[in-house]
Amino acid sequence: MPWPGVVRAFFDRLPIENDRNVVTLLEGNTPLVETPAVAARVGTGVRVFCKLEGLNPTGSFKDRGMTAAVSAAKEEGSTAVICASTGNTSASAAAYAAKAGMRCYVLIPDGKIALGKLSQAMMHGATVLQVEGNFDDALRLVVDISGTHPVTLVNSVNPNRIQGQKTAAFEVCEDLGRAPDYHFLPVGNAGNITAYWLGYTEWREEGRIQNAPRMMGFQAAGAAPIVRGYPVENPETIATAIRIGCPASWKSAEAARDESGGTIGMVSDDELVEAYRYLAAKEGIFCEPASAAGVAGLFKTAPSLDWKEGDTVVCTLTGHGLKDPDRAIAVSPQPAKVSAEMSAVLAAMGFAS
Ligand code: AN7
Repeated sequence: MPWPGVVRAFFDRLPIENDRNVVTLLEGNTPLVETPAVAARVGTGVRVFCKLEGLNPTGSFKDRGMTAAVSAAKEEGSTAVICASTGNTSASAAAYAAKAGMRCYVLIPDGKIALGKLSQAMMHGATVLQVEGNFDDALRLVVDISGTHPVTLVNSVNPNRIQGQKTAAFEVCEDLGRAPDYHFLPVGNAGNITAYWLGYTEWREEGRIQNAPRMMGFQAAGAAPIVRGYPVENPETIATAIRIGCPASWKSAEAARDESGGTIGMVSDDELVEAYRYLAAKEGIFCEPASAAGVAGLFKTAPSLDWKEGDTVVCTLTGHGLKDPDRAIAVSPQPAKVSAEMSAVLAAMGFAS
């Protein structure tokens, strides 16, 4: 049977009543790729897999939650959705709203979103408002607006988003035949770590897996409120996706950390960029900068973790590298300019005689 998208694949576990209301772009079923060059930096006998969420229809993990949230909105008879976003949520909301024939309003932080994401929201016909402020300001506004106007909020404070996103944990367990021992991922608004933990605990309670992984979430050091223990007024990081100073799912992220015996840590922009480039150069995997936070966190904490032979690690790579080509170009050696002559090209290739 062809893959039906996450709502239909896990229909009995998601809050959609009627199949007729499902709004899907056939998201989910993303590859879990073994990454030996990452594992080589971790420890002997440890296997590392990356879940490539950038291969979802709009290029990020947000599509899992968005199919659930927009389907539920349709079921309620809603005709418009709204979100605040650092980029990926807006791209996904705009696409699913377009598919559903709904209006979409997105509030994004002025200037600080990757161009690929902005282009998506614009192309899908959303009303895009650049707020003179950051994500946290935008989120406050959309929560208020959705409380008083006929628009459905599709940020992850909408529980249907978390429900949809938990399906990634189910897929990981199905692919591995068990749960991993550690799960590393970036943390921004903290919905995804909350959702994975919900998925793992659901399946553990049903006896489908015996153990749940330690949840290892990583924030950018300039936007690490959970690590620091207080909201960050002016979050800053090159990983614009996780430039968030007051995460909505703060408490549930801490619960995921504590119940799983995991950690929420932070990585510097330099550590994040190093992991971003390493994945691209050594594994052939191009993720967006924020996505590399989990792998950067793995590299950073690996020496201090108590590894056992056969330990299995999953890292979620949350978004595709093509979302933010400007950053990729900025951190890479620039192409050499050569004249259109064989000798010049060969010389530049290192084949000079
Ligand atoms: C690539 O799009 O918050 O901790 O508004 O785009 O669940 O928030 C994006 C977040 C990680 C953090 N990686 O996930 C938004 C937004 C990427 C992201 C995160 C985001 P959460």
